[in-house]
Formats: sequence, structure tokens, C-alpha cells
Amino acid sequence: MWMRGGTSKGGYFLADDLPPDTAARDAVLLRIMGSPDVRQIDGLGGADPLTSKVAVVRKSERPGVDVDYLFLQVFVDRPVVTDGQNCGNILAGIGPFAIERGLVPARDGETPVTIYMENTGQVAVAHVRTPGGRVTYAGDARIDGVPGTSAPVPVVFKDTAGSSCGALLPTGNAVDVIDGVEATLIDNGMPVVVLRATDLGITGTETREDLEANQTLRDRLESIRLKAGPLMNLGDVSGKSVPKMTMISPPRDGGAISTRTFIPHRCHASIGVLGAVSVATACALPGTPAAALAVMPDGSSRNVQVEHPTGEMTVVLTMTEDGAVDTAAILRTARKLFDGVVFAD
Ligand code: NQM
Repeated sequence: MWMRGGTSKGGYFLADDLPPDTAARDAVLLRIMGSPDVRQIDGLGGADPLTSKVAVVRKSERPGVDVDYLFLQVFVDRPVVTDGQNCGNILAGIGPFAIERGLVPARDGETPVTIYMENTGQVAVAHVRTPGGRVTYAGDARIDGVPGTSAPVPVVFKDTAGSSCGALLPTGNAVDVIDGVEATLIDNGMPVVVLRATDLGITGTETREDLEANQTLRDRLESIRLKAGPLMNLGDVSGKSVPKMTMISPPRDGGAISTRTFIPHRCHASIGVLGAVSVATACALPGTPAAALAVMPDGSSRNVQVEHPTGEMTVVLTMTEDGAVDTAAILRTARKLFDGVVFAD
């Protein structure tokens, strides 16, 4: 099934429909997407990392969990398929897909789907609109980066701290200095290096196209990223899609913080879901450059609007009594685009 999940798009597969051997599976997925090729002309990929994504779903045998979800990023221009990162946007389609495929029985009204995210070993709960026991994609929820409106898919995350790096702050510091630039190395669901835009010679208001054309910036970001990888317990990240690089600046549209994110070699048209959760968490951490620039709401439940090139993503953080981030929730939408047979011969 081809689906839009949040601001991403990709192929959703039942695990049993793919080869069990990883190398054989990856060869099939490269063929399906048309990689490696910058245009992905011989496949279904959209010539952008945000539209070259795969979800592999199976019924879960874990107590209290409905389905297991493995996310795979299929590189566009390299013959690489990696499970080295999670994806909170593609996650938005998992609930509807699981119900459509009969892995989860639909209730009348709304069906909660509890999803184990295999990439990071954590659980998310998505709520899917199911009037009359059938998935509906129609609705009045709007997310920036997607035209029109769809049924809302609220998603709640717990225990995402240290998902890939072992700790929320893998170096133990709120600020590290790499290549002379202050950075927060953080992982609350997605490993992200959070940097001041001005320290990288940009304002943070540039378009995606302007930033992708800025080779000096790209070189500086990659140099910092390659050094941040081992510090974040990610090892050599030269062939990995993490950590993401988020440049922050003061909010412009009434939100909490403004962002421009490289994922890591293309500039994101908006921002990833778990990437936004990590950035919002950095804003809530005293002593970080993000906290100094952010305009943060108070209270035990905070709507943190993370501004990005095509609008904003609201992350709802709940806080513990001692001021730490406890849970995070976001609103996404998803849409079934196509259901059929894809050829990989
Ligand atoms: O951070 C793109 C996306 C993502 C990831 C990326 C995502 C997340 O927008 O949870 O959603 O950062 O590679 O799909």
C-alpha cells in the first residue's frame, strides 16, 4: 500500500510479503523505489528522501502491543537501505494500514493502535478514526506541509529519551563545542544536533532551496555531524541518516522556535516528527542555546510550536514535577493513496 504519513510518503508492506533475508529484502526495496538514481526514474520513489520511505509491519507478539513497525530509509542516490533511524511521519500511516490489513480490529468511532517501533525499541499509541468500524481518511485536521484537510491521527510517545543514543544527552552535557560551534547533542526519539543558525552564517529564514545551494554551509554541517556521531554513541555516521542537523533561530510567527533541518544531506521541507520532539525538548532544557532563543509556554502541559520552512509543528510536552520532559504528543494525518502490486523483477 502506498500512503502519505504526515509530510512523508512511502510503501507500507506486511513483513510476510517481503523476503525474510535482509540483503534480499533491501535489493527488492531498492528496485521498487528505483534507487540509486537522483530521479528514481525506474521506481516509485519521489526523488526525495521524504518520499523514499518504507514501513514493514507485522502483528505483534509483545504484551499490550498491536503491531510492530520497522522503518527503512531507502537512499535516493546511493544503494543504501537503513534501519538506523525511526520516522514519526510514516508512523502516522501505521494505524490505518494495520486496520486495513486486518491486523487490528476496528472499533466503531475511534481505534487506538499501540505500535512498537522496532528501530528504537519504543512504543507509540496512534488514534485512528473508524466510524462504523472502517478507517476514514476524510476529516478537518490540517497539518503544515500538506494541502487540504484529513482525519486527525494524534500520536502519543513515551520513553523516547535516548532512543538511539542511550541517553537524552549522550555526552552528559547540555552544550558541547564542535568546530568552534556550540551544539546540543540530544535524542528524544531522534538524534539531533541543535545549533544556532547565526553560528553557521545564516539567519534561519532561508528557503530549503537557498540552503541546499549553500555548499559552504553544507560542508560545515557535515564536518560537525561526522564529529558528533561518535560523541552521540552512533559510531561512524558517514553512511547513516542520523544525526539530523537542526539550525535554530528566534520564532517569527508566534511559535516557540524557528528551525531549518538537514536530514542530514538534504534540507527538510518541514521537520521530522521525532526530530521536532527532540528540538522541543532541547528548548525545555535550561542552559541550551535553544532554551535561550525559545519563547516557551509554562505549565505541566506545553504546546511547543516548532516553526519550519512550510509552517509549524506543534509538539505537546508534558513535564514532570522536577521540570523534565515526560511524554510528547503530536497531531498528524495520513492518506491511503494506492493499494496494489509492485514489480521488482
Ligand atoms: O523525525 C525525516 C520525516 C523524517 C523523519 C527525516 C521523521 C521524524 O519527516 O520522526 O518523521 O528526518 O529523515 O518523515
